[in-house]
Amino acid sequence: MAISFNMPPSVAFLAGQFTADDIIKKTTRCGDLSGVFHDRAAWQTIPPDTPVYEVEMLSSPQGEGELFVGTTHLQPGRVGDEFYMTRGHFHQRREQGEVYFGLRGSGLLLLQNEARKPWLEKVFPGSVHVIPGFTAHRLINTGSDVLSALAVWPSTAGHDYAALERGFALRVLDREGKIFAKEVQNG
Ligand code: M6P
Ligand code: ZN
Repeated sequence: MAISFNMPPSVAFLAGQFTADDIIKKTTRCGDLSGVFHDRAAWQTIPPDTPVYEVEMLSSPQGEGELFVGTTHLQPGRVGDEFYMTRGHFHQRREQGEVYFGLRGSGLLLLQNEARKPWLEKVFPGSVHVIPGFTAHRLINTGSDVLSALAVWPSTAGHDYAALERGFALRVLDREGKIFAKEVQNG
């Protein structure tokens, strides 16, 4: 039998870009993030079509035991004094975790359990983040370059955004050039 040496998809680790036959891309724009940033007036001054982050994903089989692989590219920027961030989510299948790998740029991973206890991990090229089950997660770009992070998660995990209607219990703000994390009651 002739054994073939198959070419798998690849990722350029410095930029987080995939090379593969089938890549799915989704851009999230400022206008899509209504209610996410605390300064609504500042959010309204930004053109709604301004890209905030792009996710590129490999097209993978779906089902129990299958994995999704994707890279999030989060632009640098602020809405008022708050750094650009992803919407953030719990998994619909709460028990399912995820792994993020920092590829470029610098920022924070905001994590929060179901009791609303938040914590932060620094994201940098080479950082590895094991996100446990039952834990919401959001990327925040505190740097001046694009923040890219590779993610691997179960294809059955799903996204539960509604459970974060009150928002996360921490906001990460730019206070005169310093990164400042502030605890809040209602996001
Ligand atoms: C990562 C993964 C995806 C997620 C994306 C954007 O690539 O965690 O599952 O969709 O980030 O994050 P969000 O869904 O919170 O906008
Ligand atoms: Zn997730």
